[in-house]
Amino acid sequence: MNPIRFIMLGGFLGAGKTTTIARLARHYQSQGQKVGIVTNDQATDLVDTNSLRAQGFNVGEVPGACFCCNFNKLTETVGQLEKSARPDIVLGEPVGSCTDLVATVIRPLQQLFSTQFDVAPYAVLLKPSHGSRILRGEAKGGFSPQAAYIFKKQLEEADLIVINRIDELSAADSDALEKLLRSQYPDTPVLRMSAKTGAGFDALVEFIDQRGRFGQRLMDVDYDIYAIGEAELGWLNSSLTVTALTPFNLDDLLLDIISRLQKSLAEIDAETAHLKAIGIADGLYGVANLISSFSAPELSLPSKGQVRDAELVVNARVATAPETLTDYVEQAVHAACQARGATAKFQQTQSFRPGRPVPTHRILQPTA
Ligand SMILES: Nc1nc2c(ncn2[C@@H]2O[C@H](COP(=O)(O)OP(=O)(O)OP(=O)(O)O)[C@@H](O)[C@H]2O)c(=O)[nH]1
Ligand SMILES: [Mg+2]
Repeated sequence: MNPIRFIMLGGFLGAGKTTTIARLARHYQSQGQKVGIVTNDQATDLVDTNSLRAQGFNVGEVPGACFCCNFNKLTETVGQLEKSARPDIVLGEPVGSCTDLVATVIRPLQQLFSTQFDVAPYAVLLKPSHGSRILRGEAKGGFSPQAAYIFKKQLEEADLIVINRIDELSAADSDALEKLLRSQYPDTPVLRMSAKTGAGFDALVEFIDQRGRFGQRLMDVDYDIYAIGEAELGWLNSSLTVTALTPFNLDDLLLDIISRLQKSLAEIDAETAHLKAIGIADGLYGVANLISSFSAPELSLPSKGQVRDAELVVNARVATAPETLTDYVEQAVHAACQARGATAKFQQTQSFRPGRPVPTHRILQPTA
């Protein structure tokens, strides 16, 4: 049997990984390839898993810890995907606050699982909103220096850096970002892309489809700084049911929840890395997002539906205490529901600060 082509796509929280993975999955499927996707998070109830499954993809989930710290679960999950239909390609999305993924995921797959996996070049998406501030070294880059350290380390280990969201950037802004990247990562190729419009996507595929010696970059990582950077972010995953006597507009509800959260978090000056909410009802699904405190909330996948009941999942990654996040999410959800005569019943909320990363494998020796 041919090894499965494993394509991991990195990048900070909200960089556009899931959007790009959905586009990659459609691309490879259109070429007749069978595609599986593995999502990953520190907890269960993922907007991304729900959204990718709603889009019809075969998705396995590694919850509870990042791929690097839960490596065996990654290979196990690919094994589960194989049970329904053996994929030719598996697309993997690591947690957006993770780094050192070449040493802890790519090289272990290359060196310990070389008969099962053929590992693709590792592309990392750059999120311009926080990225330009962090690369310029602005004092208030949005996050602490330790979180900025993670952001930069993610770029340092990439085989390819992809400036995403160019549909929102002027040519001058894209040029300035690329110049910053070329001066700070002079040996790394840089591409410009919009996962939303598809501009630059073919060049990404062309890069990823290469065979050769990738995952070669040697990188020091200070795990003390890394752990502090990860712990700066409050993490919350909630699942809930919304019911109403009369139909309400699902997209408006999702946007209202995200907008209310943005407003309350602004009052305490808590920077958002990514807020996302999915609503699922009667075969419909909609997703709303916010990728920084200084962006506008958006409906990334509209359901265009009027519904009376919906299952919601809310994920929040914000530089604030998890308890605050829990309170604010509950308040935003209840207020948004009340405004349309609906009620919300929370099933489960997990909120915490991610713990220190302890990788299963860490291979510093590049693959021969
Ligand atoms: N305008 C624009 N929006 C984009 C682009 N790519 C992604 N987005 C939007 O950015 C938001 C975040 O995208 P995701 O794909 O969920 O980001 P992610 O990297 O998977 O985020 P996490 O899973 O939280 O780390 C969504 O609202 C997307 O619709 C792009 O190229 N242009
Ligand atoms: Mg994602």
